[in-house]
Amino acid sequence: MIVRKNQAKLTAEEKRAFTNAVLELKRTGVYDRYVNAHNYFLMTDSDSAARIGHRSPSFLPWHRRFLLDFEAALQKVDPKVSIPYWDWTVDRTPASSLWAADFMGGTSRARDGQVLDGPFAHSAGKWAITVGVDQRQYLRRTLGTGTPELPTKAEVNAVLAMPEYDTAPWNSSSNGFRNHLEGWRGVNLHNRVHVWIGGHMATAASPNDPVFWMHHAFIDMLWAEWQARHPQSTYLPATPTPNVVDLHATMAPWNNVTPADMLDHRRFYTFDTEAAGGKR
Ligand code: CU1
Ligand code: CU1
Repeated sequence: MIVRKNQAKLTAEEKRAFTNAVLELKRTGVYDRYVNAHNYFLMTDSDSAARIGHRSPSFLPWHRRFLLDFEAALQKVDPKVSIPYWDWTVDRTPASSLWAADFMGGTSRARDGQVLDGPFAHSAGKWAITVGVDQRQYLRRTLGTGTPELPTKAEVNAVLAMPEYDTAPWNSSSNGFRNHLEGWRGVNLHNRVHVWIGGHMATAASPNDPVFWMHHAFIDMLWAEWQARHPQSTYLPATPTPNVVDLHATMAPWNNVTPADMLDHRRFYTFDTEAAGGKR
């Protein structure tokens, strides 16, 4: 069984295994297929008939499946690797070990936002952006510039307390847990983290920055935590709804996966906080 671990607790060897597997997927072209897929599904969000990955109830099951596919690709390279999660309520400054040169790298220069250290610096020779928003090939970040503060534990708890998964009109104006977690309303959790990192993470081609996976692994974990806190609540809408992925509707690009299939993460992995079989 796959165990997803807190990135702050990875050993030096686990960090190296993760970044090496990511670099290998980049080298073989597999990585950019994921960047392309995400880019496509974000770009189609403006078309209300095609809302699947974002601004809709399926935001959470769509990304759960997207991460599972990527994790399977990583494991073909190295079976020991899983996607770590980044708890940004705890590791919340550019000085966190996450951004050190032995993991994501962090330092970027103000002039152009180019990341200058770590395995994903363009100058290291293994990370060229090909599915980008412009022709520049170097990974960009502007940590803590687009917005000064990452979300706090108190803000996360306020969103986890919301009993309803989602509400009509099932989009970025909806009330409920999903839209507050995604960040279009209220304190803004998920979207704000993209903006805090800046650079590629603030674009539709956000998976160009490998921290994307760790951010979404934590968003995914918060969904699981919400489910545990609200055992009576379920994915909504539960019945067919125009232009919205209901509980039993299939999601593109897979077309054989429904939100119902994605509800129980324990079918696929556990988190290190629950690995002992106990409750979180
Ligand atoms: Cu996304
Ligand atoms: Cu995201």
